[in-house]
Order: sequence, then C-alpha cells, then structure tokens
Amino acid sequence: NNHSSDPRGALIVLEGLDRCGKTSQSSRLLSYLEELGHAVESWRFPDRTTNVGQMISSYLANKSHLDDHTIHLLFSANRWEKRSLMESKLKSGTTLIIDRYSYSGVAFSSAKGLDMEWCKAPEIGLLAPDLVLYLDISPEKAAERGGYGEERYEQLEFQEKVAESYKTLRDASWKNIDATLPIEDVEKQLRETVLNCVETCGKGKPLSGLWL
Ligand code: NYM
Repeated sequence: NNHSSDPRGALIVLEGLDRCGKTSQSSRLLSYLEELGHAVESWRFPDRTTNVGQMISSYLANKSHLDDHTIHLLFSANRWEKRSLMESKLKSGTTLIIDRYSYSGVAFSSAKGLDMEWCKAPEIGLLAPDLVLYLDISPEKAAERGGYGEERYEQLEFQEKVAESYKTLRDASWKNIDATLPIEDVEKQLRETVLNCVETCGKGKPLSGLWL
C-alpha cells in the first residue's frame, strides 16, 4: 500500500551534456557513499556489455548506421533489460548512482527532431529516479574541455539542441548543479543532495514509474 513503504536504496541519476563531468562525479559519489558504509553501486547507460549495448556501441562509434527511431528503441531496450535487476537492488537496500538514464534517451533523440512524446513512450514504466542531478554547463564550455571524442553526437551544434531538450524535461526530482565550478565544489554540492536522498529512501519512500 501507499501508506508505509519498506526502506530501500535510492535511485540517483546524473545527467548532462557530453563532457559535463558526470563520469568523474559518479565515481566520486560512489566512494563517498561506500566510505559512509552505504550499500551502493554505480551503473551507466548505455550499458555496453549486453548484446543490445554492443549494437549501441557500434552505432555510437559510427561502425553501423541505424534509423533514428530504431536506435532510440535500442537505448530504451537497454534500460528495460536492466529494470528488474534495478528494482531488486533498490529493494534490497542498495543505492544506485546511474550515469545517464531516460532523460538522455529523450534529450538526444528529440534533438534529432523526433517527437518528444514519441521518445518518452517506450520509457513509460521504467523506474522513476528519486533524484536527477543535472550537471549544468553550456555547450561551448563543455566543448572547451579537452575537446570531444570521435563518437556520434559529440559536436557543438548538436549539443546545443540537446541542451534545449533537457530544459523541457525538468521535473520535480530534478536538481541543477553548476558544472563549471571547480570539481571539488561540484562534488560538495552533490554529496549533500545525495545524502539527503539516500536518507529519505532509507526511511521508506514508494518506488514509482516514469513519467510522473
Ligand atoms: N545517449 C545515451 C543517447 O543518445 N540515448 C540514451 O538513452 C543514452 C543513455 O549516448 N553521447 C548518448 C549520449 C552520449 C552517448 O554515452 C554515450 P556515454 O555517457 O558517453 O557513454
């Protein structure tokens, strides 16, 4: 029932443009929570280790070409194949720090011109994050950070469109963090917010589904 809920781990998602610093922050968060004695794992999407993930990886490396709708559905399938494991981890008390999730799925695909509602549809029923940490950086500043790699999407013009799409996706679980601050300052802000969230979920907060 909705009145009382068992203690559980928190579902925490990091989002942002390419080169916003998500990956280093998620590993810092992982060690921080581990040191405090919390059960915690860090995950990332796309999860390139599965069969679907390998198709995605080859697409991102420009080694294969897929229709925009098709790759969108593969990214979504890649989350669905982890959904039940995700739920059991959370219910057993493990907090998950996830580098990219459905918000990336919708932001990147809709930046190509796909309809946003269409993009959201296959995400319906995936677990809703308790907290979305958006590492906010302008596309120009992100591009200055050692430049982009060779992967698809890593171009200034496209990242500008992604940033616009992200703006329309903000919801109640969303928190903007200024990602242009020094790495330690970003980390400090993330720590406070994350700890709060872990505590709330530890007291029992019902799991819900996307999109709210
Ligand atoms: N990406 C990631 C999507 O287009 N849709 C998704 O659902 C997800 C999870 O993949 N440029 C894009 C964003 C990135 C790229 O992610 C690979 P990463 O974090 O660089 O491995």
